[in-house]
Amino acid sequence: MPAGARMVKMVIPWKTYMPKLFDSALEPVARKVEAGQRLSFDDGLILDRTPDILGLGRLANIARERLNGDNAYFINNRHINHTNVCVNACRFCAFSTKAGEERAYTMDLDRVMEEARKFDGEHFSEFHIVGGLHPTLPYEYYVEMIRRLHERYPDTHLQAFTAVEIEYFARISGRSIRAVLEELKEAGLGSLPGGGAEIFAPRVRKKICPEKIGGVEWLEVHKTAHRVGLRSNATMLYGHIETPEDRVDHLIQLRAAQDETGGFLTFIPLAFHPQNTKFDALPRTSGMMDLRMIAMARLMLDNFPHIKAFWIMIGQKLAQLSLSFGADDVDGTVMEERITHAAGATTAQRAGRERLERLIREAGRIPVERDTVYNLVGAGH
Ligand code: V47
Ligand code: SF4
Repeated sequence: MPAGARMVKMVIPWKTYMPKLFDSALEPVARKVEAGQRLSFDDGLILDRTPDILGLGRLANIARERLNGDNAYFINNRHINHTNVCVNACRFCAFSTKAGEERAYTMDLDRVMEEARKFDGEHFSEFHIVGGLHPTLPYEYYVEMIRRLHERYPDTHLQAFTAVEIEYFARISGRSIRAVLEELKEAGLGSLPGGGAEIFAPRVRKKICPEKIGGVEWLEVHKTAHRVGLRSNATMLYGHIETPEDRVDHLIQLRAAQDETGGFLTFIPLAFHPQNTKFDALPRTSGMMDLRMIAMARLMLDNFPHIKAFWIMIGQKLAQLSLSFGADDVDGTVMEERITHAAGATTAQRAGRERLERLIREAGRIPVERDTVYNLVGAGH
């Protein structure tokens, strides 16, 4: 500062320099959030459209801290994708291919066990297993996979097969969905991951994944899983051709299903990655959109215990910020992820425990290592 200059303390009314950051439309929603009341479809649209991202984040943070305090969960997990061969051809999927293509791979059961053995000696509590809908693998392959993994790793939780895969297993085996779930559970299945939900609106589903089961069937598989004693997760794929109404409708359908069974643990918004897909002309989702989906989910899904910011999808930096926008979980250490990386994700494939703990602590939260069903493995300090 030049000699003789005086420090002038200026007080600027905040509205004059942040005019777009105050949205009076949020006020009635804020009153409901503060009173712990359920939000309506129209409230959801206000959240989806507000330019006031900080106001939205503040509201989501109220709900987040009410449910989870300062805890921010992570898991030490390992992903296994047993095949990328799929009878479906979802337009947003860069992972799958057809048998005979150069990229095609299918692991026989010995190869699956070998894949799992790669991680022997490391500390982890979950295998996350999903794959394509293979045209010729028999139903017994999947039951046997779970049985062998469970036998070899009895203390490792097996979170395996999306609702889409479960429905496919029922079709190829001629069994009911309930029978498939019971048999897999008996073999050692611990829970279902949340994939395959995409966007429930039939108009959108027809365009992005025409061969896939509908939203009603997806929800039915999860509700049946809950009824046979399996917990599960839910997802929503956003940032493609869906509208704000489709997103709010998706969340409200999940909330209604959770009212019925109470079996969902976590909701994970999945940011669409367009590279190498039929929608590669679309832009990647913005940071604003990613934070908005986390916050909106936390506020609309008042009966879901947890909201996960999957750092593989949105990056570690945004996942860290999202811990102040409604998220209380950053997923896991992962080690190898194929689905998003096939679609152009530039995030790392792995994150060490120390790295996840540091990013959580820097966000002012308490890192808590959990297992799949949120039992504590070791609280951070
Ligand atoms: O169902 C496919 C999505 C899902 C793309 O339950 C894509 O804890 C973005 O569901 N861009 C599989 N997303 C992954 C999944 C998941 C991931 C992490 C944790 C959990 C959990 C579940 O990935 C698919 C689909 O919705 N997906 N292609 C893409 N191009
Ligand atoms: Fe197959 Fe799943 Fe990819 Fe659709 S999203 S093509 S069902 S692997």
